[in-house]
Amino acid sequence: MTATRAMHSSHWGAFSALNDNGTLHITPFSGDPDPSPLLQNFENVLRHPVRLATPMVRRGWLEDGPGPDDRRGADDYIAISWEQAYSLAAAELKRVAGLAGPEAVFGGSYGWSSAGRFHHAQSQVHRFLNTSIGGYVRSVNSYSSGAASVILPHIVGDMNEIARRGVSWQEIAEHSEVVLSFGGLALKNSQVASGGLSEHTERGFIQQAARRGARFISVSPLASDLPDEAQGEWLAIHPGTDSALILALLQILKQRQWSDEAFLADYCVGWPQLVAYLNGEQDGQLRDAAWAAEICGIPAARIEALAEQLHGKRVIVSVAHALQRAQHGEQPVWLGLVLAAALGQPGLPGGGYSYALGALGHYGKQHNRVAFPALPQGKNGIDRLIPVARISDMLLHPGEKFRYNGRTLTYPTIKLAWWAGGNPFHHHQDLARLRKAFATLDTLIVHEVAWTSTARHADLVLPATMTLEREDVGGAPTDRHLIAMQQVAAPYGEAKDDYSIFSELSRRLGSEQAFTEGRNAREWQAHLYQQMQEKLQQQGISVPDFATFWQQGILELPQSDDAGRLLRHFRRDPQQHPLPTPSGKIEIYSATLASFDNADCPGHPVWLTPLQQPDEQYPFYLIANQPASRLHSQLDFGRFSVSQKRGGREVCSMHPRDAQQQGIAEGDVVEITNPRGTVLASVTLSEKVRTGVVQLPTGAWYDPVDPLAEQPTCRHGNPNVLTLDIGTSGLSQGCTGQITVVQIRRFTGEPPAVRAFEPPVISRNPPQASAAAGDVAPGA
Ligand code: PGD
Repeated sequence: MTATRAMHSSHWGAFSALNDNGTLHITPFSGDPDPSPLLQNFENVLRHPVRLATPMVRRGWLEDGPGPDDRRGADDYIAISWEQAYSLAAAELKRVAGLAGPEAVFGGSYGWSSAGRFHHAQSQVHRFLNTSIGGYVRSVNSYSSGAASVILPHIVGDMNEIARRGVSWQEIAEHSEVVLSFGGLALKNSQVASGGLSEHTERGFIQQAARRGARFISVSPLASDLPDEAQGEWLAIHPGTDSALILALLQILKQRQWSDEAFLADYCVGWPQLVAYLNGEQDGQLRDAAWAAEICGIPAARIEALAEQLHGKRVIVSVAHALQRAQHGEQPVWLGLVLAAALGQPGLPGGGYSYALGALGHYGKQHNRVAFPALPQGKNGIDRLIPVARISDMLLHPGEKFRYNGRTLTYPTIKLAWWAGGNPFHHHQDLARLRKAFATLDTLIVHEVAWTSTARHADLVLPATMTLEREDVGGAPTDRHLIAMQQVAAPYGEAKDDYSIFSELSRRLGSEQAFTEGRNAREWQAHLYQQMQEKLQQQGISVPDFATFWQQGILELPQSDDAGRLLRHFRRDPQQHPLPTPSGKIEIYSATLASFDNADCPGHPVWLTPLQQPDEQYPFYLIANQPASRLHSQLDFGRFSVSQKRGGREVCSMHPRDAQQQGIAEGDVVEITNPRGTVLASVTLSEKVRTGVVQLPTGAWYDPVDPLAEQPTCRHGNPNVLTLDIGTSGLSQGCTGQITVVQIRRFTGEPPAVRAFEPPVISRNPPQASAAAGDVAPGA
């Protein structure tokens, strides 16, 4: 392609790009006050050797035919033509659906893929399966907020109202006196928003609030969770113990008569039941500061002082996503709300509860008057689901019963899984177990941009274009800029976009019209744009037509001032604007949750000791948090991500005192182990990490020395080798990947070279090399 500058967008920012013969020159959108360094990850990736250039078939699957296979993850691949790939994929889908119906096809396809709203990979998979075979087994909720999204509707309202439409940053900057954040407000997290984020404003708002005198208090095992601009205080807590701390704060507020009893009586139900628990009326255990200090490692006097800091102030309480990605993760989400209520704050300007403030660039923002429409997914003809993080349980235990949100459901028997735009070997826990789970399938089909570990477990790998290689529209409901994502580069090798792949497969399956409705990609984008345009017109707002928008590259959309509306209206008039809970009020005691009879999530919030506790053998907590150098595992081979590694390995951090005791020095390669496996990483020492804690971000591509080992060693640094694969509770069954317990030692000897960005062994000669194109058949 000739060098022309094109407008584009990503989950981490809008930009323009100049393609200089495969090397990209990126210029952040001029209206972005604080562009993300993640944009640099685009610069070197277009023609990276780890990209997928042609369709691939796994040798064992081709030679032996579909069926459970323990070689997945360790097999080699054979490059095939698109004609062959299409005929294999279409025939296999037909075979499985014919044999067992859509109930045997898992189409959850969880993942973030890229910012464009039309080429949204998950929607493409769902639409394809709905229109071709009538449905699929789906997954619900997300790895981000599995526990919160299930519990919040029972106790206050829909998560989007509490997080996306929660108290705005603007209000916080202008009104809050104390910003109490459990899990911090790290800017590495708010630099990202699904669908795009043209203006990164969090740093500016934090600065504004701090300059006005707002006091930021971050409760976290990591000081880095609070930006320097906040000039705040750090309370270094033991991971996973925030519920005990909040219970003690509530006990102090009550005991000192600082709790807002009028608010609790008028706007809440269940405070007396919780007070009985705080006082230990049933079990004799007073939940006071001394009790909590033992659990959370913060001195009792500091807990008392924290209660004093909150008393009589305009306080906003926020609980980060991270806290609920742990066993019993529902409890801190619930207790953060109760603390805000006990302080009488919900619904006041800059006060109350804001779930996951700063966890994504969507939160605490205004909403567009009209959102850019999503690609319609069609109708799923079957009603079979799993909570998203229960995939290994489903594949390993078909027919077994499980609890979810008050229901008892049964795991289906899955033969085929179809994945586009996600990387389960990044996002799931206990990767050795996940490998075994994928080994049970007849067939795994994956569309990928590059050879991720998920692609290396697939039977058919279909090379997808990356966002820069196609046109789309980028837009999030909280971003006032709609971006024309213009094509920056020609597709790599023979890569095709997911829509083209599914269109051709639909043609072969006889469902082309239902899938495409006769539109090509550009026509779909214009069609979706027109729907938005018409809705705006109904509100008397006119915007240019699609062609003009496309030429301009960017469109500013009108927004509404709806932040914090749910609790603001409720506070003003609880009769007229009841909350969407059974009582219409904030539920400190929930009769519904009590009736579900889950011992791990009873009728009021409680402290429950987690299964995983440091001990002599595994004395450290491991925090597997979000990375600062990439989004999840995306573009881990990109320039910025690679620049933050050492010797090609991911960097973990620990306190210098712990390191000294373990005989570890700055820059050493360390091995982090527990019963599930071992991870190698480079270590950096920092006093900003609590003692007893090791921090290793997620997202380094899984790179096992022996992929088939029972307890694998990842030489690159993927913490999900070590995390435990259990649900948060019988209520929501959310992801618990944030915390586990480990041992850490200096690695002795020559550490193995990292191979994550080298493609697997590929042969260009299918066994039936003489067969005409398309004749290749599995097990033939
Ligand atoms: P990504 O790395 O974003 O991770 O899990 P998710 O699966 O979303 O994967 C997206 C993939 O899509 C990438 O491999 C990319 O190459 C590919 N891709 C991009 N564009 C396209 C496209 O157009 N078409 C196709 N076919 N592919 C494309 C994220 C998940 O991980 C999340 S949201 C969270 S919050 C979790 N967090 C944690 C955690 O805190 N701790 C642990 N231990 N584990 C976690 N896992 C979770």
